[in-house]
Amino acid sequence: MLTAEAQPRIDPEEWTITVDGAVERSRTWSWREAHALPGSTYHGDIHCVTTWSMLDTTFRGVDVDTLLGLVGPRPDATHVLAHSSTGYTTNLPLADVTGGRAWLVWEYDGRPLAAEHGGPVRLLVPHLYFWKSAKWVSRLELMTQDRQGFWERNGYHDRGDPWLEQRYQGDP
Ligand SMILES: Nc1nc2c(c(=O)[nH]1)N[C@H]1C(S)=C(S)[C@@H](COP(=O)(O)O)O[C@H]1N2
Ligand SMILES: [Mo]
Repeated sequence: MLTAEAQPRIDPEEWTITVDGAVERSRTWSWREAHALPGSTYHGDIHCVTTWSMLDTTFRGVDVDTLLGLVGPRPDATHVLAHSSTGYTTNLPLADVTGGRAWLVWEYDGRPLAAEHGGPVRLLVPHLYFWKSAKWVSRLELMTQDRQGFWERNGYHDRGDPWLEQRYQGDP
């Protein structure tokens, strides 16, 4: 439970998500437009790097595949940098946010996602350590090579698979 910046207050009416970079056509969705997309639910566990886990969580939102299907990743796209409106960033292999394994979520256990936990909307990538799940997400930037985000520049792993215990740069 580590937050690098002060908690912002983001009015859902003001919130937007942009998917751009190495894509055929960049797009921005408003709160209303994002909710009009086919919804998707994640049910399962999440893992923090400091060893705590949260079991049996339910998050609701839209899966990243749906957004990517509408922007069309370019063939040379390999990585994603997730940006928060606060300036927080985290990098991920594109393969880790496709295949039904990553979501933008606005509901947690049936309630609107609390601002403290990244509301109105955060990224959720439950199969990787939780620092990859950017709170207050505002942009997914597709990239043709890896570029480190906030914690990664400060020593955290570029991928962060909890089963491989990829906590720090240099871990397998
Ligand atoms: N914007 C932003 N997102 C972030 C972070 C952060 O500092 N800023 N911390 C990450 C880390 S290290 C963790 S463990 C989780 C914490 O999420 P929680 O506050 O909902 O428990 O958010 C991740 N997403
Ligand atoms: Mo964390």
